[in-house]
Amino acid sequence: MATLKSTLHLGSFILVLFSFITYAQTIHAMEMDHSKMNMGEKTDKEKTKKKKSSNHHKSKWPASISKGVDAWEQEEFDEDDLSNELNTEIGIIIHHQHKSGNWMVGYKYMNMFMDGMIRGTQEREGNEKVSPEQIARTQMGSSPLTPVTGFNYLMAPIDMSMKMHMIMAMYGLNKNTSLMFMTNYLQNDMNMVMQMGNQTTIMNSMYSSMQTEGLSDTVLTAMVRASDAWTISFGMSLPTGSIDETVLMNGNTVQAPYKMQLGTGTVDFLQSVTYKGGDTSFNWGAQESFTYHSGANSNGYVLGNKFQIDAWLRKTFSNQFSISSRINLVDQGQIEGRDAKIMNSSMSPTFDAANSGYHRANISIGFSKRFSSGNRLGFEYSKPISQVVTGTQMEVQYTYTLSWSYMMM
Ligand SMILES: [Cu+2]
Repeated sequence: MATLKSTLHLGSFILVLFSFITYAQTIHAMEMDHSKMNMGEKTDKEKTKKKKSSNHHKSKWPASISKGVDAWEQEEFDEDDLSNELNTEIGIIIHHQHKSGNWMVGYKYMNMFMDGMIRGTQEREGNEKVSPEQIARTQMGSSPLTPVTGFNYLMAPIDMSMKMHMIMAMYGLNKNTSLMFMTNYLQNDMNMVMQMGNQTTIMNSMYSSMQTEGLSDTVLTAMVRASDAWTISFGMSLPTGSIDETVLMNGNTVQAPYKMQLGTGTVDFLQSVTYKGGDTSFNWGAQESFTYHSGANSNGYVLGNKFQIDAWLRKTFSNQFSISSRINLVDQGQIEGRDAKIMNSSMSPTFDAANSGYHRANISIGFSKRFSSGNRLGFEYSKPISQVVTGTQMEVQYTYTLSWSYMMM
């Protein structure tokens, strides 16, 4: 059953991906036809462009913004240039290469906001909206605290924000290989409610919040050029993030729930294949990425493996302002085992490993601007169009990313 379901999901992933790329290529072909009609004395111009492209990062500004149609002509494909642009306004890392000896540094701020809950059954996925009143109620006067008969949990999450500060550096090792180093600083905040009562009535609602904050895992990746269009990469995530974060609940210090931990606690292997097409003015691409968590961590559980597909389209105007659109499909596996330090998994759905694993589809719109100094600023807003979960989980409302990158020659 599970295998059939995954195969179906994978099938629809690939179908959506191919429609997206076909669409991109059709649009691009139409655009090329259009620009050919305006190509009178283009050969001289092309020669000039090729000469200029050796110092592309500092002086790729078109001669004049008012040139209009000229800006839509195909420019020479410039890999470094294109990669840097793609990385800035898109909320994921697009795997790419740099010239040998070339450095790039970047910072991304990502904020994911979750509000409310959705539910599937423990055996299969679903997306029925549920309220705290439906899943959590604590027996008035019970000691130790116990859920009212018919309810699974003592408390329910209301909303949560996950803020991620990503710092990355890239270095072109040789013509075909670039290395990336990345680390994150995380800030998690969750608001919760405890409803005291009995089978029929809620007599008292108590609100509380919990926070965790600190360094997350550290990622090292090698990105290898397979051809001009294809990049294959292999990475490793080292467990530098804590899995022993605690929070204060009703005056007691308890182990923080899975979602509030800062790291995975395992050495993770990352693999990715990226396709890129187009030119600096109009381009598209797709990327598959897989995260494999090896073994169980020191607290006795392992996070589910994650499979993702991204596809994007992007248009750059003559003033170096870009607009992009991306679709993202995620298949997140369930947690195996349970955190031995969580004493009471009926505290809230977030403390229960059974409430993990989901399928989610997101769409995004992004903007970015490159400055002549080599700096680039980007923004992307992303919203789920479909999410189905196993068990009871928080519903993602939106994610936004702010980014800065700088290319050193
Ligand atoms: Cu880079």
